[in-house]
Amino acid sequence: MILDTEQETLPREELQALQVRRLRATVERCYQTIKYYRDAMDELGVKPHHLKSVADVQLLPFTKKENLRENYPFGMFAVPTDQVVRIHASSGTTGKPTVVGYTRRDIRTWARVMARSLAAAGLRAGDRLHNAYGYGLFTGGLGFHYGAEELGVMVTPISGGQTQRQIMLIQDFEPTGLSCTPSYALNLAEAAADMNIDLRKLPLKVGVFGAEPWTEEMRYELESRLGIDAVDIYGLSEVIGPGVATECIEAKNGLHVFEDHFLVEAVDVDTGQPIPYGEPGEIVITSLTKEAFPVLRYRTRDVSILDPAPCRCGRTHVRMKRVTGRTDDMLIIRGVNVFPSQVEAILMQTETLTPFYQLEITREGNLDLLTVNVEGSPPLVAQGPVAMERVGHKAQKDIKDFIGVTAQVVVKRTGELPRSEGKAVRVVDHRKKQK
Ligand code: DLL
Repeated sequence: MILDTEQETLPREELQALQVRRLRATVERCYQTIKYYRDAMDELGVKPHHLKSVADVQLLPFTKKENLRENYPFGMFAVPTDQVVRIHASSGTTGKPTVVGYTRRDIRTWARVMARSLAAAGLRAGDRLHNAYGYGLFTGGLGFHYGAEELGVMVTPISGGQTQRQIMLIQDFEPTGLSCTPSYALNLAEAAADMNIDLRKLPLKVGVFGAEPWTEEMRYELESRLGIDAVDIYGLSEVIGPGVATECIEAKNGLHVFEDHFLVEAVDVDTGQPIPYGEPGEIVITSLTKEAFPVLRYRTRDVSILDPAPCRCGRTHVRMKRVTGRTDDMLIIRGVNVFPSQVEAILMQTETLTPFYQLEITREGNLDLLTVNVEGSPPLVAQGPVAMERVGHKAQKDIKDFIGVTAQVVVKRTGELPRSEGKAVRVVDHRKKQK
């Protein structure tokens, strides 16, 4: 279902005309109200009236995470704080978080793009959503919550954790939709199986999963364990939260970026130069309608490919391929670049291994060592250590053959690795501590 039919199916020319109008207004506001943007534009000699086409976005300065941090907490707001009705913050691993703000209209815009996302995923008014994204400073919980209400969906604001209780409520409330990170969905599936509850027999029909990288193999796993369609949703707090881009259930092949609200580019990670459609680049986003916290050319550090091909769902909005990971999550092991999600894809092709895995990096002398810890399936574990080791060696060879990286694969017993309640911790890096 296309919720905002007119906006989501605009012919490209009309869409671009709308984008230019909104872009100019956004840039004007940024220039007038946010010192960072005025200074950065003055330095490049760019004025708001220079923006005459969508491509002119390239005249604008980039915005990076550190620019937001330097203006902590409210220095990037374009409105006085008495017009801000909500803040969220992204959890910085070190130091201060990045704070983002919303006016009442921003909250409505966000609810609307989230309602669109849920509709694209196949949910309708009258459906029920079990929302296990975290509520709080993280945008996941409240983002889905407002979107579900906007669509007319009954939402259970369960947040993360208390997994067995969640299973009980899924049985009792009979939700048709599940929203959480893919790693938590897996956790729920495992807990249900342990409780002898077959989620496939319940009315659950769709999962809207995002906030962390996941693979086609994981989609297959979740769809078969839960008896659902699993749909990918993307977003980031700096831009709005979830609801920047979502897959449609018709194609499940790339995420439509809601381009009437977000102008998307792909650029070369090192040079910042534009990357043509169809080739991988860093996703850069300019908000077109936000009031409190507009962003110009925000460098997401997420790598993807933009695909303008028409989609069978009828939307004209460009699709981005699933995000394989953030540039800063990319590991460089003895000169080979590797994303944890690439390792996930390989592990999951081995039937006797489970999707519960974690990567560990250590240093021996000058050499980085990558250890892939993964739990074996119960039948494999029952066969004992020799069989487990054999499967580990095979996976090790596959990783070397397909990714080119040397890793040691250690097959663990069930329950030995931590279970995720939100964004999974895929990499434990011991190198810093060892120094
Ligand atoms: O994770 C917003 C969100 C909540 C998206 C719920 C989807 C569902 P942040 O905490 O600011 O916001 O983290 C944003 O998470 O830059 C990506 O690196 C990663 N990410 C988000 N969605 C996906 C996805 C939320 N579908 C960062 N696939 C982004 C891969 C994703 N990575």
